[in-house]
Amino acid sequence: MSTLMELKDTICAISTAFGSAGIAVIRVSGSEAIAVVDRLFSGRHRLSEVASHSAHYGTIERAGTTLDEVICTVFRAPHSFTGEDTVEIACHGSRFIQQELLRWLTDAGACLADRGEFTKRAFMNGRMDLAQAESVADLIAAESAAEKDIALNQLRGGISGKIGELREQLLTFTSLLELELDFADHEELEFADRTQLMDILQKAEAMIKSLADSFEAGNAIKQGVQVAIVGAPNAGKSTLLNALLGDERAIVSDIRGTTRDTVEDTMMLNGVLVRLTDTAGIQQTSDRIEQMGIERSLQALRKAHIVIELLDSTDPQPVVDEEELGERQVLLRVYNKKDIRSQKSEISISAKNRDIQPLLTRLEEEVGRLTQHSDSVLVSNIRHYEALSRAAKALVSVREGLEDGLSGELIAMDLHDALDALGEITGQVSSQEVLNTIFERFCIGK
Ligand SMILES: Nc1nc2c(ncn2[C@@H]2O[C@H](COP(=O)(O)OP(=O)(O)O)[C@@H](O)[C@H]2O)c(=O)[nH]1
Ligand SMILES: [Mg+2]
Repeated sequence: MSTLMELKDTICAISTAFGSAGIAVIRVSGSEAIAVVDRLFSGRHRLSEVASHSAHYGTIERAGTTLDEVICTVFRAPHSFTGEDTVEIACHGSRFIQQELLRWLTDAGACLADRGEFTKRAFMNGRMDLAQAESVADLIAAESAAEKDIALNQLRGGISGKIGELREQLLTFTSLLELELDFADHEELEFADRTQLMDILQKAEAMIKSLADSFEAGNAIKQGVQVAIVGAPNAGKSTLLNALLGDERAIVSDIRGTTRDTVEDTMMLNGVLVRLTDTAGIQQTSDRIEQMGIERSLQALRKAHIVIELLDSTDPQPVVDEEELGERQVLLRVYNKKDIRSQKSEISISAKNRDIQPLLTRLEEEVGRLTQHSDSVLVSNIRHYEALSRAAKALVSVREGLEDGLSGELIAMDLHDALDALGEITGQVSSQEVLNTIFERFCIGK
């Protein structure tokens, strides 16, 4: 009976990517992990007898059949990723061997792991807080150096440390206030000196604001900086896209209206992912298809962080009305075809000759500006951003309450709202529903 219960908590999954490869790693975790693998493993020692963090060569065998030669690495609780006994089996990366090994492991008593279950267990067992667990998924999904840096910082407790600091300040505040409540009969007693409270509050508000502000940069890094290339037909937009990519991605021709739909691709600029969109030339037209293409150009324009308006130096025809841009959108007016005619402009290029350094320099500056923030911790997770916003709102109520001389009890309620919101980020306050949505984003085997 108890064995059955225990077996149920031992999980296994392929942790390496789907498909065939040189090797694959199958992870087994849970109180029976070592015993389960020992049922199949034949080597110099039984795994139950080996030291933690040691690797062992042997074969996987069952009823006289050998499946593969493997290396098993043993991690004993609590010193493993999940905090439980864990065995990582490195086998040959044939799809057949991987699937068969998984089947043999489940026959031997392990269950197939759910998405993110290893990381969920790491969280449940106190190996990491929720923000750190989320950073594991971000780290796996990271496509650029900057994105990787944010995730790694978060995994190492960057945001958790900040939230901890904030909660501590607010707890000091709360205890000062509650001390006062205990002596409510003695109105003349004011333990919590109001200026001191205001001081703590202002510090907390400033910290939250700085974190929340960093979301813009963090989000741009995570989603990629959006750059739209717009302009009149034949300005050389597609040529520029190709020059930026160092590739022949979009069709170039001197026939007006060659680009009918938006063309997207990505490039890296100083470790930041940049999403480039080449668009259909904007002009008055009665052609229905062309109109639809132009509508897409305008959409790309609206969602861009940076708009490159490309002008033909021999015949500049502006299409962007600066007034209509969002206040945070950056407009770069770029004159092309300087090989034919040079314009006295800061950014003058020849896309055709791939002479685009002045534009690259400006792009790097702007991408840098969009993705940098004075805070050492960047918030890139919308869930964290929303919780911070809620905490900020609650703190405004606290401050207003203090200013209006509201009763300590009411102020304490707002304080607890702020503390709860912050606790949701690190998982001190969490619901099953929230946990499920977070761990569903993971892949199996992590
Ligand atoms: N001389 C010159 N021609 C260019 C330059 N860039 C693009 N073109 C030419 O302009 C025409 C239109 O280019 P294309 O990239 O298709 O323009 P789009 O309609 O804005 O996408 C093509 O014949 C290109 O070869 C340039 O820097 N110098
Ligand atoms: Mg084009």
